[in-house]
Amino acid sequence: MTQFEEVSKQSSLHPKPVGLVLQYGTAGFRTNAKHLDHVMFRMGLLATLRSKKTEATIAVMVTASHNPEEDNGVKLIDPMGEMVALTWEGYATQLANAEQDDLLTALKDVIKKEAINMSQEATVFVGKDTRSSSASLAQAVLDGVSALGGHSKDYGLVTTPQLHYMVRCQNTQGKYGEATVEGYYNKLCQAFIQLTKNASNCTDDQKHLSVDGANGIGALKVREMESHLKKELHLSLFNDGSEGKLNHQCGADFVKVQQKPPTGMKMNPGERCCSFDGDADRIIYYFTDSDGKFHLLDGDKIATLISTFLKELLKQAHLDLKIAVVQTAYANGSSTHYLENTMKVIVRCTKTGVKHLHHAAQDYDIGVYFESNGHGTVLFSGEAEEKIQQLAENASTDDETKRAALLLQNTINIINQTVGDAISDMLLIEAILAIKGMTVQQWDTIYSDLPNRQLKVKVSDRRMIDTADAERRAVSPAGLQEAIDTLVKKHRQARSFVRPSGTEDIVRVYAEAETQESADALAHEVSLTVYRLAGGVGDEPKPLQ
Ligand code: G16
Repeated sequence: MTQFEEVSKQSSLHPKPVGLVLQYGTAGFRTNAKHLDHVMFRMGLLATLRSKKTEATIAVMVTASHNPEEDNGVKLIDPMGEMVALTWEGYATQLANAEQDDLLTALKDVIKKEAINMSQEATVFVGKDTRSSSASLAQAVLDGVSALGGHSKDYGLVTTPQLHYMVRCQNTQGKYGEATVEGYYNKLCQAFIQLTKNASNCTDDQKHLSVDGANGIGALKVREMESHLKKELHLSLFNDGSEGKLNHQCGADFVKVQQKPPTGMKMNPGERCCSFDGDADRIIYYFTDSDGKFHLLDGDKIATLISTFLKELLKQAHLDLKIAVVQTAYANGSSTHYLENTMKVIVRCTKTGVKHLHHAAQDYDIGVYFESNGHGTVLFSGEAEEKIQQLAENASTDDETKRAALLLQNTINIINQTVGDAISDMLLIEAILAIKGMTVQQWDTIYSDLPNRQLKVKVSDRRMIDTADAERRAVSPAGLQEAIDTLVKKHRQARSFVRPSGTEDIVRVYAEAETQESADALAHEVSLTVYRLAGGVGDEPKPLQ
């Protein structure tokens, strides 16, 4: 049987529902799990082609991250652990939407366009989150890989960033680390121990952190990692999946959007807490003060903490490296103001989606990128890493320079540079707070967020909304941006934008203003405008209580 006959035969076991059309979104395909079997099989085929083309290992992660339990999705991972190249997103859409009888034609079209040598070996790593649908969907991916004669390695239950990490390790012949979950814990935890070993200001109380695992894969992995760090970091784990539902009233997305603590978590006043999302690629910190007020430290505050730390170390090490922070339109106005005017770092704004931020961050010696929702990491250029390493190894450098260079070196080792990683980010943040002897309250006061609100509006077809200028302006439907501009003028220090979500079937609305009442009112007014101009579905949005 030829490869293509095998694909035909196997694909009939993963049939596409006639007429179903799916869009490749912010981070791959994402919808109700019952519509995804054929997509997974076909992404197995595509990953095999990508592996042949790049002559490297590729990965496929089965997850719908922050979405509800009944959804699922797929993320494709390129050789260096980054999100798949944009042109291949187009091929993914082409394959996912080809009707059953047209699948081979669509597949051959990709092979021709990319001039793929079909006799080249292919290897695909596969991982999955804890959703009940993930096991059979991961099997569909594996079926797709084997139908095209590719080799696969099934990592089973892993966080998304762990799978990204494995791919990078594999394709760099171990230079980045060992391509095992144990190797990942060893590298990160060793770096954490090295970073914090001289943090004399750190009391036992400060070594404690409460973690909301969103009832997902992150909880399992924190448990696995704990034994590596018993003395150095005391973790109390909540929402570990033993009772609650994945992402339901918990997890990073819930906490960020609702601006309140997750359910299922015991919080004492002043205690440092964090939440992961459903596949552990995002993290958010928070605490409640003695008056019961909730304080959120989101991706913007995390980026500020990390870039301040790095800037200080670069100064102490006398290293002249260009550092930039990459954000999206969701970045709180206060954070951008602080970064540009007080910290005097370069700030870039890209479209939502870590793939966009990641590429922008690659333009600098050190690129710190974070979405407000807590998805982010730090990238070091090869040259920057080399300079830091040379300095750390140079026996004649003075003490302060050497100490700073060693801290920078371990900072590089603690960071998962492939993608945002809740576990790695958590360890880095904990290390920075320990080294600086800084409390979560002190971190929170670096700048004050402008009050803000995020809302969702359901419309009949969210593609009606098109945006420009890194999603800060709506270019369609006609009149929408003008209406938003008029509403914004009614409030002080206000800003608002709308964009179609790439992971849920809704339009997102963001508003910030001088007071919470003002931000809430503006978000509601803009939601109503979207509802009216873009074909709202169901009841009109109601004002916030
Ligand atoms: C994904 C992307 C993020 C993005 C988020 C929300 O996160 O990786 O970059 O911010 O979706 O996207 P949207 O607003 O388009 O729905 P995750 O953690 O769900 O994979």
